[in-house]
Amino acid sequence: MYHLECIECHKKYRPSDVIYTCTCGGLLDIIYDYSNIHITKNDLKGPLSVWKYRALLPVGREPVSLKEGGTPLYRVDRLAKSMGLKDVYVKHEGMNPTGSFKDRGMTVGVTKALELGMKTVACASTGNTSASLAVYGARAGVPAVVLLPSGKVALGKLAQALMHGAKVLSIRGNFDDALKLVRDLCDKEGFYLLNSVNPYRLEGQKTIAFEIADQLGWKAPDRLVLPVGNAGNITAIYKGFREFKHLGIIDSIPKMTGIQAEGASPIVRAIKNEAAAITPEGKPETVATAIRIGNPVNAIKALAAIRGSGGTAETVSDEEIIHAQQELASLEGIGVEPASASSIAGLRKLVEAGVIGKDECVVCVTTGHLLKDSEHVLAVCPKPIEIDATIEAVRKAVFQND
Ligand code: AN7
Repeated sequence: MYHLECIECHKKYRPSDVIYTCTCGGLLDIIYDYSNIHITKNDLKGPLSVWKYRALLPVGREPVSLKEGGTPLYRVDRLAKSMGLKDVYVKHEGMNPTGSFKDRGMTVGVTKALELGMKTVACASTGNTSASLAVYGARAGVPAVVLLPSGKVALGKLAQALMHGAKVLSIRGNFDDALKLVRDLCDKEGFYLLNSVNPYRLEGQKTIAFEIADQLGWKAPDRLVLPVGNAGNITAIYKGFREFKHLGIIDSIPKMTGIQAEGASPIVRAIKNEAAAITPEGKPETVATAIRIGNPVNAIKALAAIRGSGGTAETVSDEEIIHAQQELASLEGIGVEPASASSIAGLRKLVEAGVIGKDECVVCVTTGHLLKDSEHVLAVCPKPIEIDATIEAVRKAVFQND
């Protein structure tokens, strides 16, 4: 029904192979026999969920699931108007079981781990992947090992990894160091690697595209804007739109538009320089710790997604990210973590630069929930006003101009 194939040398692998990258070093893609997949809009009635699309997912067994996917697509007219746009939506992936889009990939990836008979699952993470792996490992009854960059993981994410019982290792190094280490660990110990270099993860994440198409009435938006870190999600969503187009469910593909923080932007530089590959950044830095990544493992696939769809990539400053986070929270009631707000900041910047047209239908993907990083919120918002427990003090504080 499907096979794995190297995007560089086209060597093929079987579904029963435990493999993450080709022997030539190239990234792997999962390719279906589409001539045997017949899905129509009619088959896709009923509530949204990742497993609704199982005909396009590469696992046969009963899924390890906490009911992921089915996240809301919100119209954001007030925000749109503030940018001079008319047709803007937010796909809020923070509404998944663990509060980030990673659950879509983990439900598929951990299910695949069981199918392959793997005994331990592992990942490196800037936070959300580790939270999701800890949760789905617990759900599957399989031990999880997570490697985190010491001192650079938002507390909500760390709390999830700890409470759900993962073995949590705090690495003296950044995410890129941790990823290198965990790949080595998995090779040596036979643990199953669930970073987004694992193509099964991306298969789950492509369902974001399927849901957006459904929620827009079987249409793709003109443009999709999302944060880019390790570059798995932009790759996955592009694949989802391409598959739906191939199956005749939609008739266009959005311009894939990746946003990175100024201090961690190798993909943006490669796009602007028209380079064939990225130059890794040794010391990535940004307030958006989720995307504090200097050497994105899926870069080659992401560059192809951006170029193949006629999209683009842009950087945003930490100030722009924080401003966008506050704007989305207060103007629209949508609470997202800093990395997710970079999509909104990037949209504003690209509209102001005239790159994004005023008539475009745009979907921004907000990848993680506000509560993931409440420490950051307390650092950027005004402090609560402490007063005596009297009505006079309350009235004075309520009507005080600040
Ligand atoms: C909120 O958890 O890499 O470009 O280890 O948590 O697919 O990597 C997180 C990434 C965007 C970037 N938004 O997605 C991890 C990790 C949020 C994230 C991204 C991440 P990719």
